[in-house]
Amino acid sequence: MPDAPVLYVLNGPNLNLLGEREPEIYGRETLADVQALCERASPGWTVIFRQTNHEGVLIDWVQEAQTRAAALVINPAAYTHTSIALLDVLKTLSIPIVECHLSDPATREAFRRHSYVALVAAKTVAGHGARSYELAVRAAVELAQERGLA
Ligand code: CA2
Repeated sequence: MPDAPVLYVLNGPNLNLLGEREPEIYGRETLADVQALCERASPGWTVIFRQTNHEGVLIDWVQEAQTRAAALVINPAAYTHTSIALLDVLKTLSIPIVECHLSDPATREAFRRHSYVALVAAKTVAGHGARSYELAVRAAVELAQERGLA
């Protein structure tokens, strides 16, 4: 039996607080709930699901994804709007990248309207709460299959 294809789902700063604060913006699900949802949305795949509060760690994991994964779903949280370092590493990937947000940053404060990640993402899913992850995972699986990576 061939190995199951691998999907990386990476989460940026403060998303460890999911379900504890600001439920009116981010919903009531915890990050563990989101992980379970991602696993359910990608049967037959191995999901590597991680969260960090540190930009350099996120960059290390993106580099790792290139060597191990067939696709990447990323919610870089506030680094979406600030990190050229993250953009630079994402540009090096040959696997499909799907950008994912719980809220819709385009309808919030002006400083959230620009996304560096959108410049390299094959698709962006935003504004559906935890369901954004389900849609993003499905899109990432489909893109990897279309490109013959899984
Ligand atoms: O909507 C999203 O998923 C965001 O990526 C969330 C980021 C925000 O900076 C982006 O503009 C949009 C913030 C993540 C903070 O997560 C929290 C979760 C629960 C409680 C407090 C913060």
